[in-house]
Amino acid sequence: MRFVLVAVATVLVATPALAQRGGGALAMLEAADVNHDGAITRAEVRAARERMFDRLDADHDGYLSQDERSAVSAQGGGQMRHGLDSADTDNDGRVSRAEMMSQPYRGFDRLDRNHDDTVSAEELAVARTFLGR
Ligand SMILES: [Ca+2]
Ligand SMILES: [Ca+2]
Ligand SMILES: [Ca+2]
Repeated sequence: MRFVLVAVATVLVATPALAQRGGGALAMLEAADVNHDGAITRAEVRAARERMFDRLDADHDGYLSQDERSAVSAQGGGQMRHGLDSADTDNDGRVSRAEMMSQPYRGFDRLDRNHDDTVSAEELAVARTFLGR
């Protein structure tokens, strides 16, 4: 009985978090579609990442310091904060533009099922169905 209760609690806690995480990636991809043709190219995702770096780099020194990365978690981006911290591949405590741009495009790669470097409207629709949106 105790086991069942724990299992139910785990499902209740895990499901919204999971949907939120997937939904966040989806929302980010949709925001990257600047020409609103319903398809998102890898170039658009790269450009969106550049814009995000510029937005976070408050003092425009070309690096995201610990403080600048903290601004992300303050906005509720715990998952993104973790991603930014792990982007510091040379462990100098700050994330350079090159480090940020060389991060893998996990969400994009997962959605781009036919690997043509574009997440098409159809591929997005599959993701939405999966996330119940
Ligand atoms: Ca900076
Ligand atoms: Ca670094
Ligand atoms: Ca594709």
